[in-house]
Amino acid sequence: MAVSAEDRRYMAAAIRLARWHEGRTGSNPSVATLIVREVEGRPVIVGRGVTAIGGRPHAEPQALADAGELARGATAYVTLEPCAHHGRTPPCADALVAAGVARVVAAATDPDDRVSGRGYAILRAAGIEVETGVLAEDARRDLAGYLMRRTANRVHVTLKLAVSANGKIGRRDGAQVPITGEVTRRQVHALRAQSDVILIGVGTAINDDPDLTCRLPGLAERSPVRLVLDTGLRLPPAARLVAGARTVPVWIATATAQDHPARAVLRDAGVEFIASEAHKERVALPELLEDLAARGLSTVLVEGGAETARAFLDEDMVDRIVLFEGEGRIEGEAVEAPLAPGRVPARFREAGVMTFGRDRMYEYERV
Ligand code: AOF
Ligand code: ZN
Repeated sequence: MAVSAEDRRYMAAAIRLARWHEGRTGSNPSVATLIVREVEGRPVIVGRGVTAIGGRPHAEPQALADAGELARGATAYVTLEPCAHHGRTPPCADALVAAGVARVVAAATDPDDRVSGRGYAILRAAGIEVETGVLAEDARRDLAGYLMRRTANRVHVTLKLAVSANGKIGRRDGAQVPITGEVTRRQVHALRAQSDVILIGVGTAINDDPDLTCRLPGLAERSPVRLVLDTGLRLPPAARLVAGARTVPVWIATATAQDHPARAVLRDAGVEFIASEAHKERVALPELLEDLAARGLSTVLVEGGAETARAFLDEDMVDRIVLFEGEGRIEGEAVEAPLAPGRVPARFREAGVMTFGRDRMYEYERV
């Protein structure tokens, strides 16, 4: 049987369901399963499951339990190839076989060495009809962090930037000027909640003294690791970030020696040091991104400032750009934005435009 419009509709619903636990499943991707069958002549969703918070159980056994006996002869829609390995849970492909599912429609193939086609092979060997690649591009966009970690051994990087209507990001004297409004602020907090790590340069940490937590109702427990890029270890121990280091983790990527005197003070406050063990000129971004992936993290949101944004762009370490443009202008001695709408490197393509209050949000993806 070929892939139908109905298949794509159920897959779209499964992809939406998978978003429920995005950013909350640890190193496991958040994926979803829908079990659909005909009941009294009409297709009905009889079971649904999304990877549990923390990463286990996987989506499939939950959806199958939900469907019970109705799973027999049904179609399962899975946003990621069902696993084939005995990890902390038995293989999901085996569970689908045991439940007597007749057909499996899948979006993305799992690049995990233990799966990667084996999940499909188990299903087919059991006589289950398998369709793959349905709405794969949509599913892959949501799984971008996981896929990047598995295929390139590094984290996926989103660069977030707010620019004024005349392409500036702030004043030269460092005085804070609002660029975007309240609706955008909430959207930024939602972006944070979807990320495993929020990264800023030490200049921004000193100048703005941000908190970088996620303060949205229901999402407060989803505050990601806060990471400061601080080559020379200039972060003041009195910074708000440091004060909250015992509640939400604060990591510093530094190129200073192990016995640098500032380390002890910050460490006592609960700050953790990552990246370079040896003394270097500066923190190497590719190594840093690999180090984060090796810790099971998948997504980083780079929040500024201009210098940090430029470093990531110059080293081609940005996968996605989220650019907010406010309606106001910053006149006088202003800092030029490294990017603005219409001023984005050719390797990025526009992936969407949305309006948040009075601000515009432009999204770009690396092609
Ligand atoms: C599925 N369904 O809902 C998810 C899957 O550490 P483990 O044993 O939980 O395995 C983690 C791997 O499971 C992960 O790398 C990915 O291949 C797969 N994720 N698979 O069948 C799910 N989240
Ligand atoms: Zn599984």
